[in-house]
Amino acid sequence: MTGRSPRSDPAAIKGLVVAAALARGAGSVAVAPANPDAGARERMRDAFARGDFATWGYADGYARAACDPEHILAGAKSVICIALPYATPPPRRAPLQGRVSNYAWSRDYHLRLRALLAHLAAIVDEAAGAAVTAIACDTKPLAERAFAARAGLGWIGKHTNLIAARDGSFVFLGEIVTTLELPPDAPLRKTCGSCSRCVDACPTGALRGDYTIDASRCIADLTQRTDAIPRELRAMIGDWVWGCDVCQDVCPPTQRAGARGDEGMSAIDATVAAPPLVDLLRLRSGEFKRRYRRTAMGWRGSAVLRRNAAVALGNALDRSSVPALAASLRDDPHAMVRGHAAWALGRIASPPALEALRVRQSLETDESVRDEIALALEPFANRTPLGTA
Ligand code: B12
Repeated sequence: MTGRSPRSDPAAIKGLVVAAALARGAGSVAVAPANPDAGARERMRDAFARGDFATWGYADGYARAACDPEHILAGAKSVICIALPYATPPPRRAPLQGRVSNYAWSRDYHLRLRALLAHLAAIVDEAAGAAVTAIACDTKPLAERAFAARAGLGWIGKHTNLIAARDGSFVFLGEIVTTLELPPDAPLRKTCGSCSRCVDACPTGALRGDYTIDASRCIADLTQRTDAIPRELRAMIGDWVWGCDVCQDVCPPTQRAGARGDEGMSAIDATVAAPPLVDLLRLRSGEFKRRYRRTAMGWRGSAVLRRNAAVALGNALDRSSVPALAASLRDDPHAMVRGHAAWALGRIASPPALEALRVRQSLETDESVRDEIALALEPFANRTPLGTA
């Protein structure tokens, strides 16, 4: 015993937090100074000026707030950054089952991470003898990846995710901002070097290779947006129905790290992790809530998932899905879903698929769906309906 209480010893408080975080599943913990990150702000401003985050409506005010932890806690001096590994083995998938990103197939990570952060913040407050913390994870304006990189938790890769030195990029980030001046850790001097596997593998060309992303092309963004997915990008989405892991799956340090998520990160069940697409296309609100309310897929509502199922079926080009798509085009209460079902039927273009489109053409009252039907039928406009000649 030194006789020194943690209250007067920032290094001891840091030690307590690190030990408690690791004991509860964190892969790494490190501390960054909380002064404004001018470099990150500059990068964000450039990104917004290029329109990289146009679908998110971010503006300079967001960059200013996100790069200055004062906006979360007045008098902030340190940011304790936590990386929580979540990679778990992918589920087995049969044909016509959709692909869901690893981050979304488990119990909603926000609940786990916020509980961990609250626990750690209580330890700091207790040791300091006062309320000296605020927690952040995802929803507050804080450049989480920038502060994690500054703390040396890892480096930001060309896929723009933070790659933790030991755990790869499949890590969630969370922070405890505090007015205590804790001993900071040093940033890693690391980059992706000449590796560009993520850039080459990205199905939509969202990654530029200079550590920037056009988020409006990212499949994670496309599958979460609440309006129509641009037609020219739909075929590139493949069988993803929520999020996308391609850039991380091919990332060498992430591959080397392997499956480092614990039991709590594994898939809730097979229907959530690899949903049968026809079943997903028929999903209505009650069943949606029952199935997805505990996951990070629950917040956008059921129509978005039905739309994504229609796109994935259009990409699967399997004629057995035509009756379900035709029923969706006829009956789905959401015009956006009917429109994407029309697109999928046009892609499959079997005689029954084209017939369903023609029948619906004269009955559909929503203009956007009528446009989708017309575009789907356009390549076949001058042809006798197949199978009827
Ligand atoms: C909006 C958002 C999205 C959007 C936009 C993505 C994006 N690239 O920003 C969408 C829906 C596309 C998305 C997708 C994903 N997301 Co997201 N997302 C967010 C959220 C809520 C805000 C991010 C934000 O402010 N973006 C605006 C840009 C301008 O800011 P930025 O991300 O901080 O990026 C800048 C800085 O990092 C800067 N930078 C600063 N300093 C430095 C220094 C160097 C050397 C370099 C190179 C760069 C750099 O570079 C960027 C400039 O463009 C964060 C949580 C948060 N509050 O940070 C989670 C978050 C970034 N997402 C996360 C995850 C897990 C994902 C997905 C993997 C989910 C999935 N599988 O589908 C994908 C990954 C897609 C990708 N390749 O980026 C994790 C990332 C964890 C990690 N290891 O990095 C976060 C941190 C959530 C969390 N708490 O864990 N996401």
